[in-house]
Amino acid sequence: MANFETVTVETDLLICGGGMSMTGAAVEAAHWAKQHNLKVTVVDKAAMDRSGAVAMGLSAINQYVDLKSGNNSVKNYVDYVRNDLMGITREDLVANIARHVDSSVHLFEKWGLPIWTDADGNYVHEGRWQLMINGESYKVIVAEAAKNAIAELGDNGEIFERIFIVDPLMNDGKCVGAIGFSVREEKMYVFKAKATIIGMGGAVHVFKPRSSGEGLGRAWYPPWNTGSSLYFTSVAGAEQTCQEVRFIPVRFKDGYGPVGAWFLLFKSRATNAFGGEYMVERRPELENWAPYGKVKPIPANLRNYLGMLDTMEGKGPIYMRTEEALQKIANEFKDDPKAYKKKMKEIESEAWEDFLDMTISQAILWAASNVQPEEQASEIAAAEPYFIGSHSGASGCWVSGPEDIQNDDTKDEYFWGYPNMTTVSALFAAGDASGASSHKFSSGSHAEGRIAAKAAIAYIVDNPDYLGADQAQIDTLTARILLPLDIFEEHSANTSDPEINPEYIKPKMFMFRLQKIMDEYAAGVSAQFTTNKHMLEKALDLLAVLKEDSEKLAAADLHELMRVWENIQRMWQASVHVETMYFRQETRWPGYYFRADTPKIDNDNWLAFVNAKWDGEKWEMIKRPVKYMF
Ligand code: SFD
Ligand code: AMP
Repeated sequence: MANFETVTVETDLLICGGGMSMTGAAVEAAHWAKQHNLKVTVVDKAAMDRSGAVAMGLSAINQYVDLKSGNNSVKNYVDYVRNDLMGITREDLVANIARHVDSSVHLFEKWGLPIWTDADGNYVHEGRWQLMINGESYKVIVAEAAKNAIAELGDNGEIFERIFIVDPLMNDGKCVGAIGFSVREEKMYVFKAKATIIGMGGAVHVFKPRSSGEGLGRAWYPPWNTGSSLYFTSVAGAEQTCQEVRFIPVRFKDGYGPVGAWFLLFKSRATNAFGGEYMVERRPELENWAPYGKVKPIPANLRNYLGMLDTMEGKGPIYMRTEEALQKIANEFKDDPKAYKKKMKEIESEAWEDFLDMTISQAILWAASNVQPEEQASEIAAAEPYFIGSHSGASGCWVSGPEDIQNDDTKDEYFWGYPNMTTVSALFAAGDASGASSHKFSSGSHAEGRIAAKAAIAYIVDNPDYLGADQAQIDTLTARILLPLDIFEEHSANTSDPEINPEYIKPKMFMFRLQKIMDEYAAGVSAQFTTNKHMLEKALDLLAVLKEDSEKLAAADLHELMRVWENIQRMWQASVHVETMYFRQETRWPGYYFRADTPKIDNDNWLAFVNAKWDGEKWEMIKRPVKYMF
């Protein structure tokens, strides 16, 4: 049997993840922990400087409410999010983030993030809520601030990198820490904590990606976020919400370059191969999705849907008309050749920087395929589905809102003591890990991490006694986590190629199987994002067999052990996604997925959250009311 050394770490607060939300959590936790002499421990699967979705950097901060200007209110932001999510959102959570997000943005600037300013020194907006940044080093900057804050705690602050968190430690229904393993050394890590915050991102590669072969790892969402948050919190018994609300971004094809700057800053159009503009030609379709089809901006999924209708009708490829947009901007200077040339150079470099700041591979793809954006249009396409509760999807834990925003009608439903605590005591969630609070993006995730950390410290102050972790449970979990190494060890010599063996399945093959199921039956790219009750039943049957086979996953080394657990987590994400789409008998987010057997929006029956809770054997589905507060 694999025999790893066990390292035990005792702490007050455990922060799992080192991305946008948890770097925010670290900074805030350090502040409050110092006042109460508490210990804070941060654990990341990777190196915080470049971990998570922002590893490559970003070119925009997508949530800045700018409350100080008086131009926007918290209500304006809540209205935007409610509309974009076709009416389904936790307004208390969105409002709580919206009222705090500006301060996170100001901290980023203080820590050294260059935010574009105009000649008057005002921030340059990409759109109403978005700011342009020189963000190549965004993640390094927020990680440094988090590390500095933890370092200030002295012995009361610890950071562990390259530790892959797998399971929660539970005692009497309460989360008392976490267990994981080092991805570099043969060591198990047991973290005993009075409160735990989960910010381990969303999930990608649950669906078959468009990229294949040598490009396989290239997806829009970062390949290293694999459903760890969903798995951990579900196993702990935390209720999930909006797990049907996947996100499908439309992106520059194959490199996944962002479109926001093109649509909002450069005011570009997207047209089909015949020159038709789907946002104009298909406008009447929006009537079918009233009242949300009539709002401004048009919800992201409906924008997607109009483009998809063109593709499905054989009018593709769809193009971002970069050449037209750049020419139009430069044409303002057409009477002055020198000024024209200068402007063209300026916007050309802005266009390249948009990619170089956050999607370097798209810039490489442009360079490699001789694309000059000022001369030719570039293809855009809908990506495969991802789970990212912080962007325009909504999947994540069902968490408590803040007390002061509730009213008599919402208090019992949306508040249970500590902001961002899940339905499991002592377990908190933020960023992609918390649901029904979309459009928080990088800045809002950071702010939400801060909210969660402040609440978690308050929880520890109110509940100072450690319940204790059960050694038998730790032993069982250790053996289970390491089992794939034992399986490989026992059987790998039976065949000449260790990749192929009747006694086990390697994680990569397992992932391909999962992706095929999801792609074909659960509304993936190949199925044109369409499914129905029968296809979902088929997916559920196949996922049940896959789950049986997951017991036979094998790992040749530590790296593969990580791959095993990543794919088990993806399987859990798939399972709750399919169950939730199956339960919701309507189509509410065309452009994300379409249920062909219930093809219409049904506000009478389904203007509600669909929540799911793992009861130890199956998902219990729960319908919860949507309450409007603003
Ligand atoms: O526009 C474990 N996002 C954008 N936000 C913006 O504000 N502006 C943009 O320009 C953005 N663009 C964008 C964005 C996302 C992506 C994927 C792309 C482009 C390509 C959204 C934000 O990035 C997003 O909202 C936040 O990053 C969410 O924060 P958080 O904390 O929920 O997730 P994370 O940052 O990915 O961090 C996850 C952390 O968890 C770690 N981890 N640690 C221990 N054990 C495990 N088992 C773990 N599994 C994961 C990770 O290492 C990481 O530290 S735009 O183009 O859309
Ligand atoms: P993206 O690059 O698509 O992630 O977009 C960045 C930001 O701009 C996000 O807040 C998007 O919701 C928003 N956005 C992108 N395209 C549009 C559009 N056509 N209309 C309105 N908002 C958009």
